[in-house]
Amino acid sequence: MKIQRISDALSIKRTVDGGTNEQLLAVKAIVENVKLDGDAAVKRYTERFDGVVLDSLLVTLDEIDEAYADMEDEMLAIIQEAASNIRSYHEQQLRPSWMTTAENGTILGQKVTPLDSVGVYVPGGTAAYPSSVLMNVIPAQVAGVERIVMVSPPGKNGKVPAAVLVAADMAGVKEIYKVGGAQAIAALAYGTETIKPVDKITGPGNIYVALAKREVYGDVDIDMIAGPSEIAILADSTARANEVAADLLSQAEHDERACSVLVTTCEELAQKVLVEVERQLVELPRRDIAAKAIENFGAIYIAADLNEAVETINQIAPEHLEIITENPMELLGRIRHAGAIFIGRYSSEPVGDYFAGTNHVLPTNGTARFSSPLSVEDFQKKSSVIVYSETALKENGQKIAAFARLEGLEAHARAIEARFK
Ligand code: HSO
Ligand code: ZN
Repeated sequence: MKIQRISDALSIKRTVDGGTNEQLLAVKAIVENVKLDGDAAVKRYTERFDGVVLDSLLVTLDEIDEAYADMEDEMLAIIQEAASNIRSYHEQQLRPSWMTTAENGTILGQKVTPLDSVGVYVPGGTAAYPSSVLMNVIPAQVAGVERIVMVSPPGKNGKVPAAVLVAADMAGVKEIYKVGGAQAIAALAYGTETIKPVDKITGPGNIYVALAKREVYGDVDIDMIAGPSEIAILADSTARANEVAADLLSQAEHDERACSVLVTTCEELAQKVLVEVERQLVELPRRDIAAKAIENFGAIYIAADLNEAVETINQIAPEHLEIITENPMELLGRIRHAGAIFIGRYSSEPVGDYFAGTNHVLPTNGTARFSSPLSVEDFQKKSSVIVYSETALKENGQKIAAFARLEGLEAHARAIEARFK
């Protein structure tokens, strides 16, 4: 990480991983084999990649009970409270179906329908986040999705982590399978003897999961393909260096390719943050990951003024933006591209990762230019509704028929005219 003036900075670094051709071919083969062989293929891949032989893929009620027993009561209450905050926030996103009526009897509207079924992928290993279970499942539930399936790879002991199972159960998931990787995505998309297919697959995963989601897209819907976490902090001289550094490191610890950037109008703050990051880094349990992220994708930019700082943020279009300035609310209106905007020194990024209620599945890699946080809308679709009255068709029938004939579509025109014969 080094300090640069924006005017001297050549470009803002981005982290993309499109996968290799070998990885893509491997994923295509897995998807084909799961299509052909169903459960048998899924179990073969689970043995090969997760190192466990499973009789049954389904997580049983006994396993859920065991998971609860493994958790501290205090932790259960915290997860419960977070879930309830997430539910309340997402309930605000619900928009009803609507209709408008015109004087001639025309009724036009939009009917909102939840998806029938959704599959939520939860990664294994150190990226098995119970918070992400809540962030994917709860909006689907609020949308009214009837069947929500969760899949997650089993560890060497054949189990899914207790916290992940508990979060799923608290959110109300009734169907959980021990399967991960591209084989899980293929099973969700095309179905096996055990796993009935779903209409949409959401949730983060490694490169194989991401490639598999791309592969099945079109046969089913998918959410965004999330890249490594990013944080940009816009700060002036009122910000405290230790807090800014801590927040930069909070995202750096996610991934070696995570991106942490400070944009500041205050050179003194920049110097202090640089020192603080190094000081705090060595004390972190995940310092190896965070250090690589900071070294390769960390940056501090000095802006001539707040205008230039805001412009730079809009160019970066970060997943998370923190504004720690004297009057942060004044800048909000000028921020055009950011997944989530955290305002003021007490709105530290992890507030949103875990607890406030907003969704932590956010656009990365500059895609905040054109996309939004995961929301209730991602689990609904709309149908247009048209009711034309006799009066309305009489009034407009000839115009419609004329438009059809302009396109050389005589049958269209006659369909309209058939009403008036
Ligand atoms: N900050 C991550 C989400 C997360 N953080 C999960 C902690 N757990 C999304 O960018
Ligand atoms: Zn995070």
